[in-house]
Amino acid sequence: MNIKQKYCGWITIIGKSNVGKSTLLNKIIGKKISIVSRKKNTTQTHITGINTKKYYQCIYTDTPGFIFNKKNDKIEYKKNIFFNIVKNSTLIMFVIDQVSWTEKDNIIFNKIKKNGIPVIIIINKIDKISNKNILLPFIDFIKKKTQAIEIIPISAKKTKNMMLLYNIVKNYLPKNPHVYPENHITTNSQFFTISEIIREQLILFLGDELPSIVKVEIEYLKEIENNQLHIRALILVIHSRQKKIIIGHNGEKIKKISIISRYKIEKELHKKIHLLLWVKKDTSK
Ligand code: GDP
Ligand code: K
Ligand code: MG
Repeated sequence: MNIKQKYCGWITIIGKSNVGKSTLLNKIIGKKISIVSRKKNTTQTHITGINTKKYYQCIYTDTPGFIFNKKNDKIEYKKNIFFNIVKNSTLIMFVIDQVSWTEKDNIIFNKIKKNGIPVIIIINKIDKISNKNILLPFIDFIKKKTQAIEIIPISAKKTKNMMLLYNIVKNYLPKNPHVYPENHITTNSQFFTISEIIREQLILFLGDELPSIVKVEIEYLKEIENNQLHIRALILVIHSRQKKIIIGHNGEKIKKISIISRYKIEKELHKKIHLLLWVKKDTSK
């Protein structure tokens, strides 16, 4: 008998807002499954990305950035859910932005370390560091400060050191059967994929006029003949003035958002899409 041993593990990507967590996940998976933007709170829920290469399966979770309570500097965001995910991880990727290590990073790092799960620190955006001489002393500094097992400088955006990172991650995967078929890249549903594409266009189109807390819900999704999909999506806003902004003068803005969203969904699902977008005040708040 010659059955090859398989390896599988859960890797959670954490760090402050805008350090490049979602960019990193998309790069690893080779496809955009998590929204990237320069705005905080872009990632609102946990996004799973699965990467299977031969005998190795990595199941990654991208998390929203931490939000700190301004008064007492404690981590705010859905603590219980977050620490549950952390606890059930095989490995944590702790991402930071270039050579910046703040007290906040220290607080989070020490909290995570208590769980006894291996943490690797990823120094992202090294393409932005013009003076490369500062990198090695910084790595030394972090090593002393955290006793981290691995510290890896990368650029998720420019695909620098991504193979190196993968080879290190592989070493931490325990012997386990694979959980997902080889061609699965996310556990998020089609509904979720569609609503995230729309939400991304909203974030892009509305610039700073709109906080990234807008919600998108798929109200109706029906497959009809000839590979066509009818979708009705609801954009939920908190204030009436946000509704006005999204709709725009003579409905021009929502029209543009709808056209591009439809194009992106078609590209993603390889189907002809009919898309209807509605803007509504969220009455559940
Ligand atoms: P997240 O909030 O941690 O998920 O961060 P995002 O992935 O949304 O990225 C935040 C911003 O940083 C975006 O504008 C990205 O394009 C940018 N970014 C991410 N990784 C890199 C990188 O390696 N180099 C550079 N220059 N920018 C990056
Ligand atoms: K972001
Ligand atoms: Mg993100």
